[in-house]
Amino acid sequence: MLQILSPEGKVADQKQMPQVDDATLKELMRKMVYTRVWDQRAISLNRQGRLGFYAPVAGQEACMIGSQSALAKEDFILPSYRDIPQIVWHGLPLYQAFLYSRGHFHGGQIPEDVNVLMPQIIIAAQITQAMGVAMGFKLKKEKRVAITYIGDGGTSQGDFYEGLNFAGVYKVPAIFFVQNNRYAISTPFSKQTAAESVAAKAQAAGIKGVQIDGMDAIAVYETVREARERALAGEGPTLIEALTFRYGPHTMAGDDPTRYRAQEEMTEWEQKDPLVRFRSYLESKNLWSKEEEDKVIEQAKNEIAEAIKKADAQPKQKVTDLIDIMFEEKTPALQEQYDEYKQKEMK
Ligand SMILES: Cc1ncc(C[n+]2csc(CCOP(=O)(O)OP(=O)(O)O)c2C)c(N)n1
Repeated sequence: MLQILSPEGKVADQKQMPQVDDATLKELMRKMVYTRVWDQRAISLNRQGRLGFYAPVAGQEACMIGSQSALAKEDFILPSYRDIPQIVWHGLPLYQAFLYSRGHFHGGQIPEDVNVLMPQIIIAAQITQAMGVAMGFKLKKEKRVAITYIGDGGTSQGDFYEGLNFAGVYKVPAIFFVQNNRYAISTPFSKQTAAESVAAKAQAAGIKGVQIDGMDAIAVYETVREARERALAGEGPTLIEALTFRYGPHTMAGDDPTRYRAQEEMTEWEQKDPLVRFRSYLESKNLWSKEEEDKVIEQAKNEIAEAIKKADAQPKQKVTDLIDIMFEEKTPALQEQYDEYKQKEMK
């Protein structure tokens, strides 16, 4: 397992420390702090009934922010339902992420210059799709990569193997990023596979597999940066298994982790926290301070409040909107229903 920063925030082996400039390091921290504030806010908004579907991210910030930060704007992200931070940091406006959570169609109207898809709910479908997107880049000789994210549970799904296999055969510029957060809802990793690791599964597809400390933002950043270089050099895809933990429930829709996880496990993982670790490292280099962090928290709170206001101001979704967006031409039966709804909506 690659680890560059120890849980105490020390560089374990100076030879492994990549050349990352100070501005990039600070930006990594800023985004992680911001994302944790947003996660807390999203959880309370959900509890107040002001947000819809939400899958908490705390604990996984190093995976999400470290990986997205190693990409170029032209690279393409195919997220799963938990990977909202990556697509927002890649350019999707926050208010649209909130609208997506509420099931509003405008949440999924991705701006032209933002290279992301909306989150995949069907477990592992994004793996074959990412393979296809990467194949497209290869055929068009475009210098960009596709990255997709999946959980440990998703690696048991057929699409996972199919996508990896095809990606290996055609050496497509793809990165498959597994956030192994130890649980698939309540199913522990020990019940997920008898394989030694998820990274080992790369071997069967003939692609590179690496296991990294997913609580270490620098290890994540550097691994994705390298995987991207390899992909662009035509050396094929990489499967990255990042060992991490989600502190919260699976989603806000009624999961109670205390029914399947012991408090000791939670405590153990909190000691590896990605923010605590990275903060200690940056402070030791005089690159971070409480004042700076407070400023980020303040900015995050203000921008989140603005984004919610903007989401609230969006016109309510109508049934006829959905039909208009989905169908270029309406069948006679659909037209009849459409007219009926149009009448109701005008009242
Ligand atoms: C094909 C399919 N089967 C089942 C589900 C229901 N489901 C939603 S999330 C989930 C668990 C996924 O766990 P994991 O892949 O470890 O990801 P995590 O949520 O922990 O990030 C399941 C079974 C689904 N969405 N799609």
